[in-house]
Amino acid sequence: PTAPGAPRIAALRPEFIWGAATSSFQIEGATRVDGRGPSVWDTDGRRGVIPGKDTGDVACDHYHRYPEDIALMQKLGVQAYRFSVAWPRVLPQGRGQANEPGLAFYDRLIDGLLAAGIEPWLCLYHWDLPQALDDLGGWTNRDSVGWFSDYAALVADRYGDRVKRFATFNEPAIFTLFGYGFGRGNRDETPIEELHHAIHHVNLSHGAAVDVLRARVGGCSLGSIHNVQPCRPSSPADADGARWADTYWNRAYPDPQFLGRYPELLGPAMEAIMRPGDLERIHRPVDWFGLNHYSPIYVRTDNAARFRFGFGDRPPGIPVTPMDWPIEPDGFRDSLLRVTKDYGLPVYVTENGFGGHDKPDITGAVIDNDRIAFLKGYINAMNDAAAEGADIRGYFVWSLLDNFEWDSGYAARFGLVYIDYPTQKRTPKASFDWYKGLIKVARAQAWHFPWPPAHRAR
Ligand code: PNW
Repeated sequence: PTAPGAPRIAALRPEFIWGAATSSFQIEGATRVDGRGPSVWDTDGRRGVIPGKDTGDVACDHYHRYPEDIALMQKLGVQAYRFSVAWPRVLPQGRGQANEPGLAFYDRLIDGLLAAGIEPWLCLYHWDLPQALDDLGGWTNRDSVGWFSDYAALVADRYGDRVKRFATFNEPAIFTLFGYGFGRGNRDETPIEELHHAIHHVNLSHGAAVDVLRARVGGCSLGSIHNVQPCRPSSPADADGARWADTYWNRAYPDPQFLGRYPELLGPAMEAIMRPGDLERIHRPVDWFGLNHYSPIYVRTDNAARFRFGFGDRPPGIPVTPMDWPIEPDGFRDSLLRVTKDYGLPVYVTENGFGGHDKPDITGAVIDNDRIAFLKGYINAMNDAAAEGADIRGYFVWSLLDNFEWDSGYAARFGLVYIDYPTQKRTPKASFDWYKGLIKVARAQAWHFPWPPAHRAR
């Protein structure tokens, strides 16, 4: 198949930001280097529960190869780079004594990005909880709010002179549902009350970190990042299951953070946990909504299940990625419009991408036309949402590099850059050149077309 051409971008703002995203545990490696402490994902890796017995010990060796990776970003032409700080690298026990060599790594990374003209977007938490804190109950312990605020203060004071864009959490719904809810990850199946406690403490930690960052970093721009997936009933009988799924998946965090209340279905469970003033502590003003999107999910009603929903069949005929994720760009458009309507915040698309099983061809090139077709369809859908009134300010492709894809290990590849793990050789894929061309055109066109476009009435 030949590569498709450019997507539609005419409804996007002239100052639209094009970027790429990664996360600490997925790329850094160097897990036992320079005083880093273990995270819950190191524990999982050492238990050998990830396919291929994969671990994050080496990953993309970004800890040592970050200059090469910054050079790749510069070549790609991204204006911004979204990364996360590994909490156990800067606070090996999660609290207490800070680790200077770990802190110095992010100094080098941030300085390198700024020298390359790339704006650093720092996410405080992308799932690598220090193991020492998990041993104390992790997010089920209300003390986590204090641990997280102290960590946020350390990061703010160290990098706030150079970093102005901060996200508190990446996809809290996903890591709490999978970590505490479905009984995967580090622990056996836990009572659902533990999930509810974790939800509440992560929300409180978000609010506390917003206050800490606002007080310590002048001129900062703050948000939190949520995985928004339309929850579609597999059949008309599954409407109730879809409501429950939407509550846990899409609303348990954004509703309290941006509206100051828990979604209706969660109300009674959260009432039992909350202390007076908690909703005000969570509902702190932020500047943007970070939206990650890959696909819709199909669900069924299951009143016997702890969440009152189960995963269901999707209608036949929907195209899928090699990871069996449905490809439905209209779900992306719907999510962008829904978030705009419900929360009224500017939106940055902080992740979107295609997971495949890329392989170099006989010449060594990686021709990922399936990824290009996916990105084109989804960027078209984003443009449609903007034309219909969604206030979208930027787009970060997931991901810059192939990396450690959590429970799929290294088998799933999301990068615009292919990593040959044994040699650590980096090979830009066809999608790299395609995205590079798109950014170039978008930035040139921004100066030539009036905005807002005439068909958009606002
Ligand atoms: C996101 N699901 O994870 C994460 O933010 C990234 O770290 C990850 O690599 C990327 O998407 C691709 O998976 C998700 O089960 C993991 O619905 C699982 C789900 C959604 C997002």
